Amino acid sequence: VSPATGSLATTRASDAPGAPAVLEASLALARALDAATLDETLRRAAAGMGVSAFLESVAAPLLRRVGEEWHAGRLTPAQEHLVSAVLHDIAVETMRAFTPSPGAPRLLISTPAGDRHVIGAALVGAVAAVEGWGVLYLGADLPAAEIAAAAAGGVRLVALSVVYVADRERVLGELRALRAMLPPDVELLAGGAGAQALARELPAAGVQVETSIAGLLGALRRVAGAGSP
Ligand code: B12
Repeated sequence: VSPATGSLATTRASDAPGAPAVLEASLALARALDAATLDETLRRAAAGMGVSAFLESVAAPLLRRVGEEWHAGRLTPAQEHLVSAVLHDIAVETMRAFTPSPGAPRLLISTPAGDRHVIGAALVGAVAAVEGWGVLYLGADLPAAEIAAAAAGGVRLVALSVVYVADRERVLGELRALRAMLPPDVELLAGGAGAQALARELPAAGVQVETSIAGLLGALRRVAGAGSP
């Protein structure tokens, strides 16, 4: 047991730690660069609370805290990269653990050109996989034309995680171009802190904005329901 987590690693399911305890333990483990215990702590939390709750109450707040600590110089880039890598692994493995049934609706998830923040996209992919969707996860930083071409093979919903908005017009341009290239019956959904910052402009461009997991689940169920016989 790592000194950073105390008794957390030996906790039984009946007294599983809540999200705030997991968050604090994860920060301490990141500081100690204890990759194995960090991985185990976050995996147990994801399995115990379910992927949607894990994303909303552990992964996203942890990443925001990591960002604040990193910005303030209290966390090194190596410590930040460790948290990012572990969360990304958990999300991708969750996605791969589910085989969609034949005829399951398909989701494409990526981030727009210029945005290298991939973890939100991977976590959204994991939520969709648990919901029974086939997920085409294309990583980060993809130009609109590439996304549109990849969506041509029967994708019902294109979702983009928008985290970094350095140039509003550039991001809006990418999303408008993508909307114009996608068939009208393919929905385009954007989420993440950057999408929230563009929430006034995006609906007029035909892009739906959902920044909560409840909103994501609602959109997945609505689109899946609309396509079923
Ligand atoms: C990890 C990280 C990195 C890593 C990314 C590693 C990786 N493989 O992804 C690295 C080191 C590469 C990086 C680089 C940079 N980063 Co950075 N990074 C972060 C950090 C700490 C976490 C990002 C993240 O994953 N957030 C978690 C997301 C998932 O949370 P969220 O956006 O709130 O999303 C929630 C919901 O909206 C929903 N959601 C997310 N996506 C979607 C999608 C859909 C469809 C739906 C429905 C919902 C949904 O899920 C979450 C659940 O609540 C943030 C801090 C922060 N506050 O986020 C900074 C941050 C995003 N980075 C920032 C900056 C400035 C940079 C750099 C410019 C730094 C530099 N000088 O080089 C570069 C830019 C790189 C680029 N071109 O993209 C700034 C951005 C500010 C801005 N103007 O937007 C932040 C906010 C840090 C800060 N406070 O300054 N970064």
